[in-house]
Amino acid sequence: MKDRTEAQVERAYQDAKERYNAYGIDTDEVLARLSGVEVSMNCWQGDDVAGFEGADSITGGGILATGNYPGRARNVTELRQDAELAFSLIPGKQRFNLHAIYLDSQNAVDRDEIGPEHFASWIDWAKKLGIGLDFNPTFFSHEKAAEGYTLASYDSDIRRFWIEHGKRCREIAADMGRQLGSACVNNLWIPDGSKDDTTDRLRRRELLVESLDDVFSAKYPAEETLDAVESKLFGIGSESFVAGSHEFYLAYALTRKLVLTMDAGHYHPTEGIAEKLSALLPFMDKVLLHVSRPVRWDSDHVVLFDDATRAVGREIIRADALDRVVLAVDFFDASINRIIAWVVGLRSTTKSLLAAMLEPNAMIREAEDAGRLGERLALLEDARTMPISAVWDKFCLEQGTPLGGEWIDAVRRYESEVLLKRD
Ligand code: RNT
Ligand code: ZN
Repeated sequence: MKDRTEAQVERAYQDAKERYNAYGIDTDEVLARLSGVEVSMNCWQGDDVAGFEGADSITGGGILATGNYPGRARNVTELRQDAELAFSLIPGKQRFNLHAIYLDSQNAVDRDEIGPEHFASWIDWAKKLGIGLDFNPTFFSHEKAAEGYTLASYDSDIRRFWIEHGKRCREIAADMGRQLGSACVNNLWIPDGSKDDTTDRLRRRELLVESLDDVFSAKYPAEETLDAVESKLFGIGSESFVAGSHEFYLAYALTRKLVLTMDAGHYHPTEGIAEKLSALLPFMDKVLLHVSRPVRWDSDHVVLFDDATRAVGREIIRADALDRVVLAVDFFDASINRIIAWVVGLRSTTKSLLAAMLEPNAMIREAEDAGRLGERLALLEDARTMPISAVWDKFCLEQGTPLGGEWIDAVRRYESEVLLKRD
């Protein structure tokens, strides 16, 4: 698709800059600020959450990647190659978010045997790219998770197995953070729950507390790794009960001083996560977001620049909390080109932050403090039709990232030259 020339982008930007300036916003400063924000890109969109243990799709765990678009990455090399293309098409700074099943090993290694050595090549790759890594233990797609319970299982052998996995993943995360000089966020999510009503919720949750306390018993420096826990309301096959619910992890994270993860798709259908941020930040140091897009039963559609995502951006910026909200995306769509999924999801997340930075926040605050609430409304309304896209294009240009349609062409070329040649 033919796009604007550099000169056209510059012209539009100069015009936008003046318009924003009238509202007290320095767009150059905004772009400098935006360029420092990191968003963690989820490796699992690249291969439908299959991993490299030999599976070709997720099994169990209440999550499901639907679709059979060609070109799924089948090994470490392909996943890295695809991710590199995506990174080149997304402005700003990214990290890469790995799951334990993405280990790089010639031999079969069970989850309770993995160690930093199985991720050494990922660290080398991240060093080469100059990016940080994040991590997740994998408590699904495994015979020991087939009953639907892991850390909250009644079977002590099963619990022990998963506790060991959790511990090893923390060690791996700490190693990544240490070697890369950037704290690796290790996010723990377990699928434990039941399809139908269970009468024994309390015992499950007490077991979960006990297991988690064991997993988190070793201490690691915050410069190396941060531990986060992610709640969920329901999954496929765990419609009636999920042990790690929002209240459970809220209480757990607060009492154990961990990071709480909020996934946009893990609440009731009309319940947004944006407003929860300001309710949590007075009580906890950091919150991790899984920016996602829930659609009916699915919590993992590709993120868009929609009202829900923009509300998240606004809440972060208005609370001046960029250093306390860790941003990661979480989606997996196997029905479309997977690189397009990555690029759209990360560009829209970044764009939502930009849009929030471009609201006349200082003027709005002033009007609000003075009780001129009509003016507050008027300023917010004006902001909606300001030329965000001119500033976004300038950001892409500065970052050496293709504009609008250009990046789609780059993916199309890669699809015919590389992806369609994979069987
Ligand atoms: C599942 C959670 C979890 C996963 C990934 C693959 O409902 O959102 O974050 O999506 O770990
Ligand atoms: Zn998630």
